[in-house]
Amino acid sequence: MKLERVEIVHVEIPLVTPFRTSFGTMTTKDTFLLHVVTDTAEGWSEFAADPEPRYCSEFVAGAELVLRDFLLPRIAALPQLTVAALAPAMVKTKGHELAKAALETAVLDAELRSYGMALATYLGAVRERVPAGVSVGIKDSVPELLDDVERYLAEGYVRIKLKIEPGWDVEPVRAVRERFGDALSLQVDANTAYTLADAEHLRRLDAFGLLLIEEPLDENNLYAHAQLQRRLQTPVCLDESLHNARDTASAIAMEACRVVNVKPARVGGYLEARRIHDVAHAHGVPVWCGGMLETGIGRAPNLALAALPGFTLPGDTSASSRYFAEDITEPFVLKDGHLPVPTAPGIGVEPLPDVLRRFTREKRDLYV
Ligand code: OSB
Ligand code: MG
Repeated sequence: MKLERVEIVHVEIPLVTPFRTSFGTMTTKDTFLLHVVTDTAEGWSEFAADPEPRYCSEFVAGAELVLRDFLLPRIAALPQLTVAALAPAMVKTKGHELAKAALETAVLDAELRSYGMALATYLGAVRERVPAGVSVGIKDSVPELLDDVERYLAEGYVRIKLKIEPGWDVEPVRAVRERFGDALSLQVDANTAYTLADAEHLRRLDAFGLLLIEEPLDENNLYAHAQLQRRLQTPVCLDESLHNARDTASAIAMEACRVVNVKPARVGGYLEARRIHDVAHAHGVPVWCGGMLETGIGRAPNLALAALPGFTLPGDTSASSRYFAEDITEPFVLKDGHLPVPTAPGIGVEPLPDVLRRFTREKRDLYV
């Protein structure tokens, strides 16, 4: 393929309800889409991070600069644009996995559309639908939390994840377990809010039969997570600390985690995400697909990935209605607790032009 044009479309979409985590509260999805035009096909992707670097070091305005000044010039210079050539061409720009993932995914979408192949087929998916979990934010009170969980269970979600932080952990977990019973698949996510000094406190969560505790300690501190895992029965799952397949291999070897959260954006894209899946699956370590409150443009390719054989736990791949009153693609709808894996070529969806126009704040060409 030959790169002809790359357009960046900044969007701002209201969330149906504020989403509070240990690192902040979000009320809108404020990010950008990339639209890549080549001589044979067009592709779309969504940047996964936020305007402020709170979940990870990347952020919307920084990613735009990195794309414009460093990543796009390198890939525009490629004699043949293929998705396989992208990561090697971008390797001299350190880090910036989420920006690289956005570019790689839009090119992947275009390339697969030029072959008429669905992403799920390309990645090696073995399922036509994937079970859906839901990530429930921190609330002002336990009764409010119980109402939310009850509503999600009534909608059919098959697994509940509670966001936790110091002061909002044992009590909400106990209340949810008591109210909904031992059969509920329940897990928690601390987004790095604790330290090893909290190990005895976190051990109290062992009483509630959790599937896992996600990223309890500092990002990238595999040693501390291994120390913590030795003191907990609850399996530790890493999110923020895993940036590539090599990190994942190290974390598994060190027993820093017993479960792996894969977010394609966090690891530089779907090619590396598949390698992480392969490494974890080969070790018998369960993998699941995380989320970043994506619109349909980011959700569609995550569903394709989540259909790989090693994704043995439900992901944070919830229906569009969990996030938005109106999605910018045809909405993903929950059916019997599952979401369908897209089957159309590429990522399988496109923005609805009218809706996209209404949610667009700004757009410009990053490359012509
Ligand atoms: O840590 O998994 C996380 C959302 C934004 C940033 C980080 C995380 C999350 C979620 C929600 O937990 C996942 C989703 O429903 O998309
Ligand atoms: Mg997480």
